[in-house]
Amino acid sequence: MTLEFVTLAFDGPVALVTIDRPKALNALNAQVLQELDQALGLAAAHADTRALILTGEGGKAFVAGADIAEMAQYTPAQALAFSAKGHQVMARLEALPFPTIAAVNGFALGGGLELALACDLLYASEKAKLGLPEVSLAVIPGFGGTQRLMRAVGKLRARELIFTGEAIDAAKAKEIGLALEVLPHDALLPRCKEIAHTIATRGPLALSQAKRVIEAGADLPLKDANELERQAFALLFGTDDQKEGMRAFLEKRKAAFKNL
Ligand code: DAK
Repeated sequence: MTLEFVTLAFDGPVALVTIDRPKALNALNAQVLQELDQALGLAAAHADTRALILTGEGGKAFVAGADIAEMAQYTPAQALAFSAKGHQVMARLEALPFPTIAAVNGFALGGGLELALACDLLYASEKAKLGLPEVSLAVIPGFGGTQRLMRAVGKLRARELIFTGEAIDAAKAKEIGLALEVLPHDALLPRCKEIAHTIATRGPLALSQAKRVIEAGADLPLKDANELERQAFALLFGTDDQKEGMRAFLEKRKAAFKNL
């Protein structure tokens, strides 16, 4: 399958998905969203994938938002379809059974930041600028940004970013807990690959359960969230990988996990 605006590459267990529409700073139009959805589906269908990195092509932008030129023409019905597709992509990204990393290598604005927020981990280059400028277009974030940003940095900071529409730099993003690390531009992808390959050595079923429990537990009372954790913990004792992981430790060798 040939995609025009999204590339998918594998480096062993790590999938690299790149939004490749640099002339429009990788803005998300309906076609890009559709292709991103396809690429995520392909990465998930690849049995060996253990982690995924999402980034933008061109050195200037991760994703500069939803495509304003395309959105400006939308009828309400088209806006509804676009919104549905956007939510579908964010949900698919969030539900992938392995960890995902946003390598934010430039502008991550509007739908671009929303996309990064739907990833599990976020690393930024020194050139990154992150923001939700939708109110300057007289709309609000439409792909879950109000909710995911608030959950990531708290209500107060989310309000400031959403109400002013102003972008923050990578250092500020790290300070408020939106980015994990700020890297020199050229070091961003290598660092993300290093993290992804480290993750890929861990028990895949344990990663997928940890991801699921963190995500689902975040919106539950602690008592119920702890119950989710307890069940997932027990479930893992029915897997071959748990036996292999513990046996390998006792035998002082590296574990060979099989995702079973
Ligand atoms: N859409 C379309 N084209 C874009 C774009 C975008 N978001 N961002 C940049 N481009 C295009 C520019 O038009 C320009 O195209 P040409 O003129 O060369 O043809 C090219 O990319 C290069 O951009 P600039 O010339 O502007 O580059 P600069 O370095 O001067 O400025 C910039 C970079 C990122 C500061 C600037 O391009 C900018 O402000 N871009 C717009 C950023 C923005 O506002 N992003 C948020 C978009 S709103 C919803 C769902 C989702 C959303 C809303 C509703 N529903 C469910 C209903 C989400 C909304 C958004 O994401």
